[in-house]
Amino acid sequence: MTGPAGVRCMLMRGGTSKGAYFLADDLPTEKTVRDELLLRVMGSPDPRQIDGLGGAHPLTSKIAVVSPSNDPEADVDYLFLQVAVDAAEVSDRQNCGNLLAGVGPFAVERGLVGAGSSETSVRIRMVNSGDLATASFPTPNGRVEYSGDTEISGVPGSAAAVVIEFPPGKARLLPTGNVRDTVAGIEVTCVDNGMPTVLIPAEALEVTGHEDPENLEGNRDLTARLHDMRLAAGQLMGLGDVTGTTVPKLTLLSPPRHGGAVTTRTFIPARVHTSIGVLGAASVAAGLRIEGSVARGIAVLPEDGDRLRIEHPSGFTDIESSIDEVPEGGPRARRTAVVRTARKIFDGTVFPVPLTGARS
Ligand code: NQM
Repeated sequence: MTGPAGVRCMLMRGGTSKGAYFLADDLPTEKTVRDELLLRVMGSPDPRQIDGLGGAHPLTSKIAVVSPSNDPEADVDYLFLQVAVDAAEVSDRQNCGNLLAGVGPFAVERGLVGAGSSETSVRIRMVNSGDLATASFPTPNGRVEYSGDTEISGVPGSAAAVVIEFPPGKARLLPTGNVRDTVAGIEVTCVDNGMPTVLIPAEALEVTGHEDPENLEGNRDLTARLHDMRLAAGQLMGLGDVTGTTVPKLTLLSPPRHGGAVTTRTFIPARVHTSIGVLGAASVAAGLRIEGSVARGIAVLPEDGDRLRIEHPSGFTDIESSIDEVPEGGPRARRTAVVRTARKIFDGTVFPVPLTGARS
């Protein structure tokens, strides 16, 4: 804490998300006290988040908590927390590969990791999943450089590249043990390459999969069916009752329209993503490569190389993804890599003044 009422905080854009980054030491250790404070930081619950930093959308109501790691394979630990917009909920049940893009630069800014003279690589343990990632970004003269010429869909302008490499994660690529399952009468592929995701042919739900997010969110029949499918898939994937949680995500697949591998629309899970999550894209990419998945006949895979272009509502995400088809035990991820950018927006003190009066 920097003062009796203020907490040191950095607001950053990480990829196509935005969130408040904290050192774990600057936050209360007791979880309920911490979560109450984070609700006040973001201004939740309130659909406009008018009383806090949140941007009234799940993609801009996010928290990264960073600390030195005890894991010999990591420099820092990164805990991701999703703050609900219109409910008093803070959840650690999902990870976020977009906010991950800001973790390395934040760790250097806060002195947790020393900067190299031209580039720095930070090894990150993602606490939510227990998986590892390495983020590399420019640090000329030992300072983080945010400016650069890398463009990513969904973010205006260009910025310095943050290259993120993921070794194979702990989860099974096919969490149900099957390449295809039938949930609520629809054939799907449940996949987890960092983000539990249900792949669904858009056509099976009588949509094109090219609709814009608002159109899909407003389709009551569709959202009701997806709700039932998600609850059923959550059980099959070993996630238990997923009511009120943000995983699994649901990704509608349709043929590519702009030269990529596939078109996606991802429910996260009530709102539709304006692009696609990083780990969501990693899971889709792995799913496209699995022999016999529901993506076969929809996706167009490149003849060679690991790079896949995932099309989404605001453009595309390029992701390098390779899997091994292991005869016993099913397919396994071999390597996943993605390029993101990040931006330091402000560094200062946030005042999470306790809420008085009734919550509306
Ligand atoms: O899948 C949104 C995002 C995410 C998560 C979501 C993410 C990921 O775009 O790695 O980044 O799926 O809720 O920030």
